[in-house]
Amino acid sequence: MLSNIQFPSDIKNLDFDQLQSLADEIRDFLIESINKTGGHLGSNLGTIELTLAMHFVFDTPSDSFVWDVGHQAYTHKILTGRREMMSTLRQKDGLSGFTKRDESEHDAFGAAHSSTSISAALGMAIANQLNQTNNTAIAVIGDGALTGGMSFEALNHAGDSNANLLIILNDNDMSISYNVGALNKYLTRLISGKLCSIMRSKSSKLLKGFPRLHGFAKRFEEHFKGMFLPSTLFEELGINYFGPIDGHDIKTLVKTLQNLKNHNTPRLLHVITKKGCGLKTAENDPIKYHGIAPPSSASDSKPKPSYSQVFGRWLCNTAAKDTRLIGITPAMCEGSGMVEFSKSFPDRYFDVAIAEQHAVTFAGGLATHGLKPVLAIYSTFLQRGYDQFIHDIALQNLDVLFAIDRAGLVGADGPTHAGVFDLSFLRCIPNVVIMAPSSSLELYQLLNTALTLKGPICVRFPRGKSSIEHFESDELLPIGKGNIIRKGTNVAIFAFGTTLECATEAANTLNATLIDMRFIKPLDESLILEIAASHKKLISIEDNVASGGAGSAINELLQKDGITTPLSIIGLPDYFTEQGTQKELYELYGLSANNIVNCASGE
Ligand SMILES: Cc1ncc(C[n+]2csc(CCOP(=O)(O)OP(=O)(O)O)c2C)c(N)n1
Repeated sequence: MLSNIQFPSDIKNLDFDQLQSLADEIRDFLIESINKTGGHLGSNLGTIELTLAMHFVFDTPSDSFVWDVGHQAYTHKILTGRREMMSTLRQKDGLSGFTKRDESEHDAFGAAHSSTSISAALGMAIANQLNQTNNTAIAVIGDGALTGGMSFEALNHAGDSNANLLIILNDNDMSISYNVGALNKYLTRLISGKLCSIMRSKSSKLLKGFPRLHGFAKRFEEHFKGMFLPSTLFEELGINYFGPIDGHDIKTLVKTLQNLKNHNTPRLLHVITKKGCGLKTAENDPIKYHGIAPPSSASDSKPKPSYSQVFGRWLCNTAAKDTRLIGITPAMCEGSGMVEFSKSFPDRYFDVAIAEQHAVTFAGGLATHGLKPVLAIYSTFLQRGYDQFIHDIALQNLDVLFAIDRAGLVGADGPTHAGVFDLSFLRCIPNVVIMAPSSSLELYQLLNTALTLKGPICVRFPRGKSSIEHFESDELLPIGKGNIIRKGTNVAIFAFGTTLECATEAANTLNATLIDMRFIKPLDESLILEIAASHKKLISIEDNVASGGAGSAINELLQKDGITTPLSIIGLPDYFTEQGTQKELYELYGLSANNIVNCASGE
C-alpha cells in the first residue's frame, strides 16, 4: 500500500483496517530506512498511528501541523511526498532530520530546538482568526518538550485566547533520558487515573444531592475516562483537556480527532504513546534508540574517547576531590557524557529537564552559596540562555563553569544544531573567560584551570573525538596564553580549538609559525603583537562564524595598535550552514589545510 501513497489525499478513503496495515508498512519501512541513514528511530516509531490519524482527519497545508522539535515527523514526511527521499535523510543535500519550511509546504514551521510548537501554532491559530479562515493549527508536543519554559509561556497566552488551537500532547514518559520533574510526575498521575479518581470522588460529593446527575456522571466517566473532568492543570489555565487516549489505536485517534476538529477553542488532547513502538529492542532501551547513528564503515580498533566523555571523566575525577562541584544538564545526560557522574554523585547531579534558561540561572543561585556549578550545555542550546548568561551570571560575576559541548559544526543535525555563534555572542560580554582546547588532553587541562578561576568561565569543545588517547592530567595552563607549536617564517597561523589539526598540516607545508591560541578571552595580546611584528602574513582559523569571532578579536587588537600586517580570518560564513558529515562541511566552508595554504599565497 505504501508505494501508492504520495500525499495525504491518498489515505482519505482508507478504512480503519487499511490504515492499520499502512501503519505496519510504515513501521517496517522506517526501521529499515533509519537503520541505514541513522536518525530518531524511537521517537518516530511512536508517532506513526498519530500522524496517520492527523492526516486522515485534517488537511495540510490548510491546517497547520507544528511538530515540536520536529524529530518525530518522519511519517509526516513520508505522507507528504518525501518517501523516496528518506534514503537521503540527514545527509548533505538530503532531507532534513527535522521539519523545514523550505522542504515542503506541509511543514508549517521549522524546528529542532524544543518547546516552540505551542507558540508557533498559537500564532497560526490567531492568524487564521484574523484572516477569517476555519483552518486548525495543531501543535504536537512531547512530554519532554513540554518541560521547556516556552511551552508554559505559550499555554499562559493560549488559555486566555479563543483561538482554534489543538495541542496534542504526545506523552511517552521519555525525554531523551527518562523525563524528569514535577510536571512529568503530574502527567503520570493523570494517566494512572489517580487524579481522575480524586476528581471523580470530588465530583461525586458535589453531585450527591442530584442522584440522576450523579449516576449520569459515573456512567459518562466510565465511557470517557478522563474526558471533561474538571481541574486538570490545563483546564485551570483555560485549555480544555481531553484524554488520555491510546496513541497506537488508530480508530480511537481518528474518532477523537474528528470530535475535536470543530471545537474552535484552545484544547489539548493527551495521547499516550510508546517510544520505539513495534521494535522490541527500541522499546526495551528507549534511551539508546532515541536516535541512532548510521552504521560506520571504518571499524575503530582502539576507539578514542569523545570530547564529551573526556569532560564526563574530568567531572567525576574532580567531583571526587572537590565537594563543591555540582553537575547540571538540561536533559542531555547521555550526550554530555554525564551518565557516570549521575550514578556516582546522584546528590550533586541535576537534570533540570529541557530548561536551558533555568539551568543557567539555577547554576547562578548555587554559585551565590559557595558551590561550584558546572553546567554542561550544547553550544546551540546555550543560545536559549543568553540573557540569563549576561544578566544572572556575568553581570554578577558568579563562579559558574560552562562546559560548552558541540561547538562548531555538528554534521547531520544541520544548521539548527550548529554551535557556530558562541564565540561571537560570548566574547562581547564582560567578566567572561573563554577557552577552546585543541585536544582532549588540553580539554582536561583547561577544565582544571577553569575550576581555579573566579567568575563565568566557558570551555567550548566540539562533537567528536580527539586523536589523543591519554588525557587525564593534573596540569594547569597559564591564563590567556597561547602555545607556540612551531616557529616558521613569513606566515603565522593562529589556530583556535580543534582547528589546530588542519592548521598543523598547513603550517608544515608552508613552514609557517603555528600557535595553539587556547584562549579567546583574554586574548594573548603580547604574543599576537610580537608575531605580527615578525611575520608578513597572519591567518586565524576558528570553527565559529567569522563575524565577531576569535579572528575578529585579533583584528580589533591589530587595529587598536595600528598594526598593518595583513590578517586573513578563516571562519564560517555569514549564512546558515548545511547538513552533512562534519568532514564534508569543514571542507566545504574552507576550514581545511588546503584553504589555509591558499590563503597564505593570497588566493
Ligand atoms: C532547546 C533544546 N534543548 C535540548 C534539545 C535536545 N532534545 C532533542 S529531542 C529531546 C527530547 C524530547 O522529548 P519529547 O518531547 O518527549 O519527545 P520524544 O522524543 O520523547 O518523542 C531533547 C532533549 C532540543 N532539541 N532543544
